[in-house]
Amino acid sequence: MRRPHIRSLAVAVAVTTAATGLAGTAFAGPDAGAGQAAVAQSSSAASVASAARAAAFAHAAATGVSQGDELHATDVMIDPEGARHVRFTRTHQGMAVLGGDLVVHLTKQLSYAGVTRAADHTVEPATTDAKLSAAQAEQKAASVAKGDAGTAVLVVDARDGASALAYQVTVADSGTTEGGGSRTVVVDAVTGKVRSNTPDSDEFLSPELLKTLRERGEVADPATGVGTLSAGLTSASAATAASAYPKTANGTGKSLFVGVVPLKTTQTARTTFQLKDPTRYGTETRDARGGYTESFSRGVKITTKNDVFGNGATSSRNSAAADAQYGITKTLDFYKKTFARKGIANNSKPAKAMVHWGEKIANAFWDPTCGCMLYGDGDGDMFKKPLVALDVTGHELTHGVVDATAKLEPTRVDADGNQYGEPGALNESLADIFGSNVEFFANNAKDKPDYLIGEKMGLAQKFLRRLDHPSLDVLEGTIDYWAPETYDAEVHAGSGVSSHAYYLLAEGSGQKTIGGVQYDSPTYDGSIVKGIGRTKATAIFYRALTRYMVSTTDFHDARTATLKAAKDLYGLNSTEYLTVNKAWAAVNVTSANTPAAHR
Ligand SMILES: [Ca+2]
Ligand SMILES: [Ca+2]
Ligand SMILES: [Zn+2]
Repeated sequence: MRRPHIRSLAVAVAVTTAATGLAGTAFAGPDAGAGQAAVAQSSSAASVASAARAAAFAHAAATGVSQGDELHATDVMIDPEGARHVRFTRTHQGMAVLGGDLVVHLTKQLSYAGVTRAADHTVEPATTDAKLSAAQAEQKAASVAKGDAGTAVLVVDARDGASALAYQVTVADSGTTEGGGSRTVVVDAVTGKVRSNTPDSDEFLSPELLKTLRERGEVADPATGVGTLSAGLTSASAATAASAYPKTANGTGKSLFVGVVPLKTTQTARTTFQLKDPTRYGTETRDARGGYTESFSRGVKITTKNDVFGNGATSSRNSAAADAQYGITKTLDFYKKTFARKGIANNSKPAKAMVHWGEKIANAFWDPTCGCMLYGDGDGDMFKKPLVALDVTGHELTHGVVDATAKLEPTRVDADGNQYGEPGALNESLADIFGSNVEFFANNAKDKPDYLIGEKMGLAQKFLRRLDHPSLDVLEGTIDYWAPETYDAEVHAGSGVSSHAYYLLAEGSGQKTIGGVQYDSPTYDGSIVKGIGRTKATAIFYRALTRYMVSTTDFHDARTATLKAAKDLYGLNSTEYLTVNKAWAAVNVTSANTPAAHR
């Protein structure tokens, strides 16, 4: 997950004009002459990016950029109100800088208005002479991650308040990762010490949680099996060439969790329909058939003769595929209709998924390398059903959105793959917040919207996490309030801080019944918080994520980021702005208790 991978230096500049994040008020381009508008936008995006780059160097004392740094724009955001924001990754003397990301804020007139930066220090490694050879670094990485090391690349590791010369190595088929996924290992090029060792895909359930569930003998949901290979999986050879095909068709999904749902599919021949949505960039679900491939092209295309996918039970392999495809397209629609975000990375590319991934895998993953969701079938013991519930998909795909924006990183990962630290916890929290929003957006009668995560998993506590009162979760020990030791909390446990703040901002404190679910949200200071509604709260958090968060944003930084977002959207000292402040105070995140190192 969220690995500190090196972005290509020739990053295409993505333009975001739909900025307010408010449904109905998003800045929409003119319908006519869209092509011309796109050209005008991209040239203005390029000029905004170069103005921001120049401003970053002109204000080096504030932005921390230095001689030898090069800034590469990855996102240009043009707000309807006038502000411009450019997100940059950085290289130093040609080497990618881990933790070197920053967002430069400009006024409408393109003058410098401030910065949000991941590193507080100037990026300047003491030496650029590696003591280790690339081969030695590869060997070290292969041994700690127990897999096949790729080529070691020299980088500057600017995380953790230092600037160290290091090698970054991707290790495939890691024996330390569930299902043998890849890991990114960063090895100090001078001392040989392993600086980080991070799984590349995000697991929905952490190793520690799975251990807890097994220890408790937790058995979720009745046994249903994984289904047999059916005639539903046909080979591509059946398709006949006809100029009328492929074309968009209106198919039906008979899912496990969301009932019978309409799905846009691709008709490839008179009686061949593929689970691929041409109206959503070609978003597609395939069947991994129990394999561990992270290559989508090796997944088996899912086709039927009658455009019906699944039978509502696991006896059809395509039922889980229907859930996956439904969840993914609803997630895409949520981001598009709410924030005009075009696809997970806002680049109009498809989201992809593979179901029946691996054997007896009790987990679901977002794999950024593949750009895919990978869904296990459950271990047949604790989890009997594939992990394809709507909020699991919304959660995991939001990690993809975070990966494409603030790219929040855990501050450390232990040998088992458990992750720690506030930026990672904030990432988990945003995944839960927007994952819940996907449910509210889909408004599916079989999976009613709620502020619970994983309520369809069949756990004894009836949910995995919840936003109103996070500590009701006894499995991961999610916390309600910030404390100094939260800086090193396990990321799912720590996620409660900002999830709770979000819930209070949206719905307020105290007892409430929403969609038949009872909530009772407490506050640290005993204050009563009156919510501003989910739509506004979500707009504030999305704007904060895309404009004012970077890879190292912690909870106090998140408070500042959401205050800035609320000020942009609703004005300084507006009710919304003041409620953001109250909501954070109610989870014990205040200006006064900001840790000294982060002031
Ligand atoms: Ca639900
Ligand atoms: Ca839910
Ligand atoms: Zn997650």
